[in-house]
Amino acid sequence: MEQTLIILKPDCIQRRLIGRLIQRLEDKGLIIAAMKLMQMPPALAERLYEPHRGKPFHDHLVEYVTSGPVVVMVVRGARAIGVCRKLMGKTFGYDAEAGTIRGDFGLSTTYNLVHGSDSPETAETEIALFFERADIVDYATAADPWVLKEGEV
Ligand code: IDP
Ligand code: MG
Repeated sequence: MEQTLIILKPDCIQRRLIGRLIQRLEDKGLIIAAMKLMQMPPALAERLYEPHRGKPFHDHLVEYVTSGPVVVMVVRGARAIGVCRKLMGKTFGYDAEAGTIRGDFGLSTTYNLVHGSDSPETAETEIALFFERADIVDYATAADPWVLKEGEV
C-alpha cells in the first residue's frame, strides 16, 4: 500500500482545523501510520522545498511553514498519494474545487493549509526527512476489509 507525507501547515494549526482536516483523511479510509506536532527548523523546511529553490515564492514559503507549529503525518492507504492530492484540491484556495480541503477552507495562494507528496519518489524522500523507519507503525484496522475492498473484476 502507498504511503505519503502530509503536513498540516501553520495556518491549519492557528485556525484550529487539525481535527477537521484529519477527519477528512480518516473518513476516506486512509490510515495514519506516524504523526507528530513540531516546529519545523528552517534547514528542514529548505530541504522539503528544495524543488522550489529559486522560484519567486520560495523564501516566503519557507518563512510560512516555519512560522508556527505543524502536524506531520505518514498517511497510508490504497493509492494514498493521489487520493490525498484529490482531498487537498488544487494548490490555490480560490482555484480549488468545493469539497476539497483547500477549496473549502481558504482563498490564499501560499496559505493553503496542507502539504502532500506528489509522487512515490517524492513521498519516500519527504517521509525520510521527518521520520525514522521505526516511527512508522504498520497496523491494520477492523474497518480495512470493508473500506479497502476492490472489485473482483
Ligand atoms: P502543492 O502544495 O499543491 O504541491 P507546489 O507547487 O508544490 O504546490 O507549491 C508548494 C507550496 O508553495 C504551495 O502549497 C503553496 O503554499 C506555495 N506556492 C506555490 N505556488 C505559489 C505561488 O505562485 N505563490 C505563492 N505561493 C505559492
Ligand atoms: Mg508540491
